[in-house]
Amino acid sequence: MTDRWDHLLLDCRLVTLVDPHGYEPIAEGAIGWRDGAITFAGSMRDLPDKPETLARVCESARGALVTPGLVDCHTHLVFAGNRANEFEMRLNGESYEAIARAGGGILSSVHATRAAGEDELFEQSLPRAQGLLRDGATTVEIKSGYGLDLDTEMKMLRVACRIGETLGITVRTTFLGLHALPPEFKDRRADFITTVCDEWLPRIAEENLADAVDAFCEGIAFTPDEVRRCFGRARELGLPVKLHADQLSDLGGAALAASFDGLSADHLECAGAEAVAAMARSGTVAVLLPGSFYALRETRLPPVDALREYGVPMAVATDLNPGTSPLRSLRLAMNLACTLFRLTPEEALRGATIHAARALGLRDRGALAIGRRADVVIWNAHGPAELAYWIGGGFASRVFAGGVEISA
Ligand code: DI6
Ligand code: FE
Repeated sequence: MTDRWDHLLLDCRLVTLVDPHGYEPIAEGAIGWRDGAITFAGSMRDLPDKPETLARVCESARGALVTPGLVDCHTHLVFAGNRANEFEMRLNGESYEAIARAGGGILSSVHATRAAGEDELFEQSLPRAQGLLRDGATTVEIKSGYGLDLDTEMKMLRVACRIGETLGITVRTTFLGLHALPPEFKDRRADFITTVCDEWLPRIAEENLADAVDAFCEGIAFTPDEVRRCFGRARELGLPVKLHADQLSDLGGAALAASFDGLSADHLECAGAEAVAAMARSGTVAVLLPGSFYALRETRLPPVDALREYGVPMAVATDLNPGTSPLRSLRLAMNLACTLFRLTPEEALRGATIHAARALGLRDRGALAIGRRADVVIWNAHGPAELAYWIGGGFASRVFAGGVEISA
């Protein structure tokens, strides 16, 4: 038979995240796929034929937990150097904002990233993506924003794509031009915005280097008006937007993202109920980033109850970056989201799969159902709550991306 499935996993504790089972594991589950897409996900009893006649490769998962591949929808994992020195400074009493205003912070990563050659930047960044993959991530978003000149921004985005190709995972790239004001534009803010809108964005769109556009809307970064100009241009060029919104102060960022039909508004610690209502209307996903909350020892919690009340999907991501979130496991982000933000383990798992996929505009993954991508993880675990429960440690035992087994 030529139309046999490529692969069939039997004896799974299968968490599909779609009705009717949702988060409840199917105890004697099976999942099959062909040409990278799922052909069966359900109970072994409901298989249409004998396993060996259905698929070329049949194997038992021996009762292990099987879930969709994790989706990390907010990272800045391409950068050179690190900022452990600032970690020490903060422990000696400096604040994140004071370090940023004194020319450290994002700009110190900009200096290092500009100085690194493309291969060197790739070599330094790849292990961070490998770490995410080892802990079950099959789709990773990667932002630019540590170049802040066109050449280095494009270098970062190319490195991000190369990481995806090298590891066999899906990488979605985001252009984050409005991350910090580069030194060349000191005291020339308006010129910088014009340059980003009129020169950089069109070039990046033309070269197909970005799937979306992001900005850092914050007292220490860019104003809502500046972000609006950039987002207007992005939409004209056909690129969807997302925003670092209301993390350290409430500048109305979440509502701004919603007004541009943003894919997501991320952080949200200072966002109010009105912003949440606007996100619900526009279908904008809330991306919760407990790693930076933890690292900066924030105390103000994102409006989780309001997000639940308005039915805004909550994603969970690492925000893997050298300044505020050197967090290298999405599973650990899930744990932090539960412990610090009081998400349930079910919300954390949906947040790191189906809702995160939606935050990237991807409807073909994040759940195990016929026709979706065969991004599948077999875990050294039995129940789905374990994924958020164990603090650290490697739990992904095998990872399939688009039906192909991959390893870091
Ligand atoms: N994401 C960001 O882009 C900023 N904070 C955050 O959560 C700054 C990252 C940095 O300091 O490098
Ligand atoms: Fe970020």
